[in-house]
Amino acid sequence: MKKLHRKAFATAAAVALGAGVAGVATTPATASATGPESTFLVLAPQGGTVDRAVARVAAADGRVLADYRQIGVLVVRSANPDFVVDVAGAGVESVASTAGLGSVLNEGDTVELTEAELAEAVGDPTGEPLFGQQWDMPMIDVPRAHAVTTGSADVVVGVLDSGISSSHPDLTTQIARDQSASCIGGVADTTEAAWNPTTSDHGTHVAGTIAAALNGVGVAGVAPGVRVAAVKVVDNEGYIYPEAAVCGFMWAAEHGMRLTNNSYYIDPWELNCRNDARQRPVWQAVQRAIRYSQGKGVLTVASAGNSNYDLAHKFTDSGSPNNGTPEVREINGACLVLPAQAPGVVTVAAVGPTGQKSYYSSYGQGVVDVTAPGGDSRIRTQGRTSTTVDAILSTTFNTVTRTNGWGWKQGTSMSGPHATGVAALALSAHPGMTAGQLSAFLERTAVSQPCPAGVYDPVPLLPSTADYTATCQGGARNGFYGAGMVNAYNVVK
Ligand SMILES: [Ca+2]
Repeated sequence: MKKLHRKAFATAAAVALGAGVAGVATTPATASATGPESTFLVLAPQGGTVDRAVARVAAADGRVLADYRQIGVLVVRSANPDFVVDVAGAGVESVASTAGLGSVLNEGDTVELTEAELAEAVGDPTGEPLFGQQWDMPMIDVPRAHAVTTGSADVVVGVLDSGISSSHPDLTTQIARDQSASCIGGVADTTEAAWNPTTSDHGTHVAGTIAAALNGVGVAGVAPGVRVAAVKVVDNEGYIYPEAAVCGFMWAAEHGMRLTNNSYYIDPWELNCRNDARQRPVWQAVQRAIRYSQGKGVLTVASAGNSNYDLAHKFTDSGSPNNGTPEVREINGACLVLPAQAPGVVTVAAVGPTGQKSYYSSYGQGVVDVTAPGGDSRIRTQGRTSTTVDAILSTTFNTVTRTNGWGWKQGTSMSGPHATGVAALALSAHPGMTAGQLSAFLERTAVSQPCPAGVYDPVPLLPSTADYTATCQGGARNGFYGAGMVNAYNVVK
């Protein structure tokens, strides 16, 4: 039912800097050389002024689209093929084109409810008609938590994702419209159409898990009393570019959000980040933005990823580059998965309905902080057939028919929002917590789960060459489950 393997960088890598060369050849000698416009991140020295960088951008035929001077980062467009060279100098610490550096959203497929099931989704005014199919909610003690609180409307969660359907009957009352924006291109656009979904309903599904309404329709979210803000960072081709992620973190920080959910990653592993001078400033900019948002009291929750990787250890990446012969490269500690491995970020692994690690969930001692339900459509059948109902049921938006609905998805993209929802309940009950205190509280209240003994092989009969074996390391806190399963009741009782 899904494509849980991480996709390699697709065709965006072909949009290279050299594309401007043809433009140079046909440009009259009197004008400055121009080519197709590209987006650049220009970094001023940290803590310094951006004024000199702004001046250098103008002199190098660049145009500042967004000025994040709080973190010394400018988002710039320029058609000057020599922009990187021309802008360099005093006041500019580093510069990089972000062309080709978009990561593909690992979306997974949606299995929508049937017509008959949909009819039942609106049939019960006294309760959430689909709640009985939400096995994930009792697993983290949501019913007991809701007897205490469903969350405070003062808590706004930024959903950095592919947008949220603002017409969805289970979400329309839950969206903080005045705090929602699209960050595609690195510049915030607050029009409602801009932050609604276009080609992906991933963000709509994530938002429903966090805060779908208690309204007698469809499903319930973990924290239906809080509000979600759409912060769209996934473009129509399914890419998350660094400038969009920087914009998203800054938007959340400057618009009163206390939490962001990040069910994606800006993944440098498809390239060799250790030796890639162009990539380094991009990751620096993203990390500056995350750090800044933390300083503003925003807790960042991120998914661990769906590649069954041990994030705590070196491994080789045989998938890149995608435009030539694959090479095997050693990945080292200089390469971080962002945002999951940035300091202060709560990183969430996934379990299925048995409570065991989902076959796809990445893991790693010291990297995974907590776990939560993300679904596992194969474990109970040992891979022989897929069981949709072992995935996560939430709100959906059919991007072809442009209609709202409910359906199943699985992935750490689905486990992350459970942890975010629990964090939102915790903040509702304890509004004075800092981001660091909240992170520690989430871990302290999680229910510890031991490592399985030996080599974990969740799907030995899977008719595939894929290897889903994994080895869990650690004790009460370990690489598969971190501090344990998040618990909604423990944070509000
Ligand atoms: Ca509902």
